[in-house]
Amino acid sequence: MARAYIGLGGNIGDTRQILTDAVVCLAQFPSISINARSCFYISAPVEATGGDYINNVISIDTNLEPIPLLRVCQTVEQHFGRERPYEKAPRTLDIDLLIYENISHNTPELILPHPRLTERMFVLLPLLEIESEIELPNHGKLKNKLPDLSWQKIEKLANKYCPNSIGANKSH
Ligand code: PH2
Ligand code: MG
Ligand code: MG
Repeated sequence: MARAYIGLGGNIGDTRQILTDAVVCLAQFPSISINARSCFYISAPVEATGGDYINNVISIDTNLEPIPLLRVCQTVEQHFGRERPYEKAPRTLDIDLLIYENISHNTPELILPHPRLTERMFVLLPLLEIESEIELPNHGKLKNKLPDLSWQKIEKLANKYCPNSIGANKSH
């Protein structure tokens, strides 16, 4: 069994509902079990256009290898009407494989760990929420990256599962 971390996001439609449903969808694969899920975070698009994004991160246990797991993620994206008119276009659902055990993988279709993982607050903050001490080879503890990214404004969305968000209380 392998532990993997997956980032979800979107900025078209009822994104919180879509992200919630997408996790239910992933959990229905017998080869995937959801271990933890972060709260939702809202932020402006980073290096992209369109409306604000909502993101979260889950950890899963799986007996799928990375490429079959990527295929499952792509299937779920398709199910929620993901279109790819151009790179970084606004989307109903983006599901990115962030980390898969300690595997390094570098092919045109999949890079592990995700190459921009350490540069993006919308990935790091939810990831650290569910795994505060996580570290990566060549990077050390990921929580040490946060101070450099503080210019990327992000807010945790409060709901009944995430009542006392620290430093943020926007309720959508
Ligand atoms: N995804 C992108 C590009 N920019 N910005 C935010 N805030 N959240 C995202 O999920 C996101 C982004 C490409 O996948
Ligand atoms: Mg992405
Ligand atoms: Mg993607």
